[in-house]
Amino acid sequence: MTGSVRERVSRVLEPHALEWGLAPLASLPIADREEKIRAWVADGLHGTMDWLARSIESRIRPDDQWPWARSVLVVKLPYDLPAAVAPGSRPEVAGYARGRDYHYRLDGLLKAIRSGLEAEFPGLTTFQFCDDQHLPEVELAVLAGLGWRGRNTLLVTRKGSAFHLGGLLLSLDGVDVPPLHPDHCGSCTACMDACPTGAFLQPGRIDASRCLSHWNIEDRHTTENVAARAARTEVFGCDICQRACPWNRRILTENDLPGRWPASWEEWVDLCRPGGGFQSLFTKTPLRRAGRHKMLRNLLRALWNTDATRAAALARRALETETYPELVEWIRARLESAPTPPGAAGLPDPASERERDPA
Ligand code: B12
Ligand code: SF4
Ligand code: SF4
Repeated sequence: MTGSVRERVSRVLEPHALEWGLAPLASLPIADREEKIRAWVADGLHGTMDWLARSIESRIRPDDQWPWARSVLVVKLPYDLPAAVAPGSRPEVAGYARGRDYHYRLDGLLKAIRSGLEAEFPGLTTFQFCDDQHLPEVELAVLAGLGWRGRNTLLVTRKGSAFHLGGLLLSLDGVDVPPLHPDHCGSCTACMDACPTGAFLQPGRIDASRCLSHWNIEDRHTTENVAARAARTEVFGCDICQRACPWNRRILTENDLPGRWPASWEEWVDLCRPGGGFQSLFTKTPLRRAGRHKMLRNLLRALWNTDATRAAALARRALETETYPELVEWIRARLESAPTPPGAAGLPDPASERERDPA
C-alpha cells in the first residue's frame, strides 16, 4: 500500500496492458457542457433516442446521481477499423461489431480491475460502465487525459479512435488532476467532409437523426429519412467518419467479414428471413441486439439505393416468408413505389415461379 493513489492504481492496472486514465470527478467542467447538452436535446438532435433525452441530468452532473463518487477511471479497448469497400458492393458491418460483443469483453476486464482495486483500497465503492450507463463517457475520457474530442464528437488519440470506452466510478479521494491531452484536429475537417448525410452541423455537434449508425442500429421504424436515403453499404453501424480521420490512416485493417458470415446481399437477406439462422449466427455479437427485422430493413433499403432492381427481387423473396406486420407493410409500399422490370433482376421472381409451379 505504498506510493501515491495514481501509482497504486497503476500497479493494479499493469497486468491488463490497457491504456487508462484517472481523474477526480469534481474536475468535470459543467457550465459550457450543460448548455450544449441541453441545446442538443432541445433541438431534437437525439433522433429516436428518447432515453438520451430523459437521462441528460446524469450526463451533465454524474455526481448528483452517484453522490459517493469522487473519481473516475477510464479504459480503452481497441477494435479493428476496416478499410472501405466499394460503395454498394456488399453489406458492410462496422468494425466494432464484427467480433464478440464488446460489452462482454469490457465487463470481464472491468470486473477483474475492480477486484484488484478493492483489494488495494479496502472499503472502496465502485460503479462499472461501458456504453450501458447514463454517463458522458467521451467527456470522462477527455477529463482523464486519454485523448481529445475530435470534430466527429469521438475521443481521438494519436493512435486513432478505434476503441471502446469503459470504466469505473470510484469513491477514491486524493486523485490528482491529469493534464488534458492537446487537441490535434488542427485545421482538418476530413470527418465532416466525408459524412454522407451531413450529420455534423458544426464541429463536435452531431445531428444523430442523420447518422447512419443511428438509423441502422437505433431507429426501429421504417420511416424515410436522410440516412435511409443515403445508406449504400452500411447495414450496421458506420465507420466512414472514422476512416476519413488522418489519425486512423495507419491502423486501417483488411476488410474481410468473419468467415462464417454471409457475403452477398442475397445470402444476407436469406439469413434475416424467419428461421434463417440470424439469431444463432450473431449470438453474443452486437448485431443480435438489432434483430433480424431491423437488419432486413437495413439490407433492403441500402440495396434499393444502389440497385433497385436487385432490391425489389430480394424484397419479393423476403415477402414470401415475412410475418412482421410493419416490415411487410413497408416492403409492399416500397415495391409499389419502386417496381422492378420483370426478369431484370437476375433472380427468379417468386410470384411468377409460383404460377408456374403451384406446388
Ligand atoms: C448515443 C450514442 C451514439 C449516437 C449519437 C452519437 C453522438 N456522437 O452523440 C449514435 C447512434 C449516432 C452513435 C454512433 C456511434 N457511436 Co456512439 N455512443 C452513444 C453514447 C451511448 C452516448 C453519447 C451521448 O451521450 N451523446 C449525446 C451528446 C449530447 O453527448 P456528448 O457528445 O457528450 O455532448 C457533447 C457534444 O454534443 C457537444 N456539442 C453539443 N452541441 C454543441 C455545439 C457546439 C457548437 C459544439 C462545439 C459542441 C456541441 O458538446 C456536448 C458536451 O460536451 C456513447 C456512450 C456514452 N454513454 O457516452 C456512445 C459512444 C460515444 N459511441 C461510440 C462509438 C464507437 C460510436 C460509433 C463509431 C459506432 C459505429 N461505428 O457505428 C458511431 C460514431 C458516430 C459519431 N461520429 O458520433 C463510442 C465512442 C468511442 C470513442 N472513440 O470516442 C462510445 C463512447 C461508446 C463506447 N463506450 O465505446 N453513438
Ligand atoms: S458514423 Fe457515418 S453517418 Fe454517422 S456521422 Fe459518421 S460518417 Fe456520418
Ligand atoms: S478527421 Fe480531422 S477533424 Fe475529424 S476527428 Fe480526425 S483529425 Fe479531427
